[in-house]
Amino acid sequence: MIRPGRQGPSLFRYRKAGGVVIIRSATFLTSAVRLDQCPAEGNPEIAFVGRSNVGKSSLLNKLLNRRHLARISSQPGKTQLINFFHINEQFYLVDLPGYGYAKVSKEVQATWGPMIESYLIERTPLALIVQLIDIRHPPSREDGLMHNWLAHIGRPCLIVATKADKISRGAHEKQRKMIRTALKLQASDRIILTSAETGAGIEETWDAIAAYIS
Ligand SMILES: Nc1nc2c(ncn2[C@@H]2O[C@H](COP(=O)(O)OP(=O)(O)OP(=O)(O)O)[C@@H](O)[C@H]2O)c(=O)[nH]1
Ligand SMILES: [Mg+2]
Repeated sequence: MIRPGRQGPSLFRYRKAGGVVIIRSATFLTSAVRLDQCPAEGNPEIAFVGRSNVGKSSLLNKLLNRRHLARISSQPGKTQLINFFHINEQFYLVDLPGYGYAKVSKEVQATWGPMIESYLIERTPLALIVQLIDIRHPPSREDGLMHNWLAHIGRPCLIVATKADKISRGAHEKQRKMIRTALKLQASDRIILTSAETGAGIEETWDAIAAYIS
């Protein structure tokens, strides 16, 4: 549980099973393209990975109840750096560039891969990777590769389906199953359905994240 401190009123709070997650402060701290540009180690980090345009920056904003903290665009390829958001001065949410977007230049693609890869492999404070999958479509080949690779490097991974508002409620379970099958998830692996539009699944996501930041 994130405990309330003495730094003034909370920006936002989420009830969760074991208590409450209280967001007292959320600030953009820095961007990095290399590991040595990341913040000093100390606080745990939760990183968001997924295809370009899947809704990583949008979900991060919704989790923090802020509309414009992370930059969002309908054009894929908006986030191009590793962006660190410091929460309560206790932990970081880390917004990563998306993969699978062919239209960025070869040069940019050539730097993104190694940049994200070395962050995900080597970064010691990285506590949890949230992998985002668009609920409307079967996971792409790259989604599958990323998922297997995260398991291979031994990083804890939480699957979050995005844009749940874009399909009917009646289709939710079918799509959840489809993602589960495509990524070959274990029965015990959880898939959280979210919408950055309606706020669906946001409390549940905090609930899942909370164990990694206390
Ligand atoms: N309806 C709906 N639209 C969403 C949702 N999440 C994101 N979007 C839209 O999807 C587009 C991409 O969102 P971003 O948050 O910028 O996606 P991203 O994964 O950060 O993309 P990159 O930075 O390019 O990797 C934007 O137009 C968002 O408004 C959602 O839950 N519901
Ligand atoms: Mg983004």
